[in-house]
Amino acid sequence: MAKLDFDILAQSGRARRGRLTTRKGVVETPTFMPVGTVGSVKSLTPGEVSDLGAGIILGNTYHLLLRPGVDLVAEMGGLHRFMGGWTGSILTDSGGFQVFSLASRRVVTEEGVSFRSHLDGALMELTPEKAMDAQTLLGSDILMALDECPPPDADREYAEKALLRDARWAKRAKSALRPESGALFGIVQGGMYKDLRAQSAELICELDLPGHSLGGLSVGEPKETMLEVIDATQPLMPRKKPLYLMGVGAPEDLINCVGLGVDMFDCVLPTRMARTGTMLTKDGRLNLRNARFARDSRPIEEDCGCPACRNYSRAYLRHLFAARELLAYRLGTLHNLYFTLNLMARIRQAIENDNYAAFAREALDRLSRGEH
Ligand code: PRF
Ligand code: ZN
Repeated sequence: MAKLDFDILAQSGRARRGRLTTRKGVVETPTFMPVGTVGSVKSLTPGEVSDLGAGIILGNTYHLLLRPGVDLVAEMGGLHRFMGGWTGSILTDSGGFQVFSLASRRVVTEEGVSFRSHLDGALMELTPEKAMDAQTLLGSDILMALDECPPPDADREYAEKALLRDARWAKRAKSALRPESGALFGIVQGGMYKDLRAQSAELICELDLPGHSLGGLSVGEPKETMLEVIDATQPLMPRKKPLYLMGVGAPEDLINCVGLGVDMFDCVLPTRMARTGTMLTKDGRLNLRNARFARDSRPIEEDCGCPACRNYSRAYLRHLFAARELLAYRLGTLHNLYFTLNLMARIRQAIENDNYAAFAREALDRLSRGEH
């Protein structure tokens, strides 16, 4: 078997219903990947994440490289086993984005990027080859090429220089794969400039990798700009390969971007928001810390099948958040991930029914009305 297979089962407009087969199993697309940055989806066990319906999670090379170290993870049998037995697939980010958002004293050269760890200031270096070795040691099923994600206000010259270097780095990443490596995705950059996106897409697609990512989006630009860049770039990508939009996962963004042909997503939004008491629902966001829920005996969402909604009232959850009880973070995370994964299941069904445009219109309308 190839390292990755992708079959398109149905289409509704530009939205695609697919099936991704990694060496660990099958992932139904469009899919959302919960973020397990340091080898844990915060507050949940792998069994719980799997029961919520996730087939693939995301891990971060940058964090695992700094702590506990990728050699240690490899010695312990790879990330799937080290995590206590995650039986699904793992996609790892290359570390490029995290170096640019977390590390200090970054120096980018043709060779790679050197930086200081945000944990202890240790001097580190990532090259395209090192990023591949690290992800291979982790046992990643889908690897990302090392890239540089320019800031949203990057000028043309900066964005072009970065995308050209990214393309050379992606080629080096491909050459650095080993027989035991998973499947490599190339990342399209180019800032908010559509012609630079087209240039990046051409250079990355030339490498004939099994899948592609759109990077450098949702980095602070207006929503409209993000959607316009995706709208212009997606048609330039090979139709038979999976397309992954990195770092996007708000409900309305998932609905809009599936409509533009995106197959895979990851984002800390559902899990991070859960820890501040913000619950995602079909009717928009609801903050459990709000005083109006003090005596509310209803669940977060009436028709939700998650462990939080099946057993607990808004009043109790509000109390847990007010008291900063650890259970609050767990139950909030269970709900938000269940909601997001269930939204993806509803999206897949709508594509199968060839009813995506109407589904999207209704779902977006209900989200924005925010009636609780
Ligand atoms: N590159 C990589 N990871 C990422 C991004 C990127 O541009 C983004 C941007 N939204 C999130 N994660 N390697
Ligand atoms: Zn729920």
